[in-house]
Amino acid sequence: MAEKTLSIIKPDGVRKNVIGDIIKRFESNGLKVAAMKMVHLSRKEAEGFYAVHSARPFFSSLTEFMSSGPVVLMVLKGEGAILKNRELMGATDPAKAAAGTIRKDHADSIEANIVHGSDGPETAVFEIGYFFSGIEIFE
Ligand code: IDP
Ligand code: MG
Repeated sequence: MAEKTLSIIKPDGVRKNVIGDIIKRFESNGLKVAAMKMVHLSRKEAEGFYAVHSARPFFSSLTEFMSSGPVVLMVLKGEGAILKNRELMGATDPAKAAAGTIRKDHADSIEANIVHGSDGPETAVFEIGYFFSGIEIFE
């Protein structure tokens, strides 16, 4: 059965006009868009999504950034989708990201790093459920 993961094109990715480039990379690498919407997160919604990072020093800045403009939320589906998406994204810090990854090619900083991707099966279930209901995800 195809695995699912949550992808977010962050406000910097939308501002840089690279939505299409990013989705192209997913579709060219065996991932299918199973759900998608564009939203402008409130500060509270961003805080709820990143609650796991609430004790980190960058939490306030991160949630301000994530609510600074619209984002594209997607459920990606495919074999090994969680890891595949993480590979395509590259390392959190674009300076350390491998050549050819989304973050290496587009990100400006460790905070403004263009995309989010779930980091494991349990995180994926929480993150998909945070933004999408069952009838919004296409099998
Ligand atoms: P990930 O997005 O690669 O999974 P996480 O460690 O889960 O990275 O961090 C979540 C997000 O928090 C990152 O994508 C980035 O936007 C931001 N972030 C992570 N580390 C730092 C930091 O040291 N300074 C500022 N922002 C950070
Ligand atoms: Mg993470």
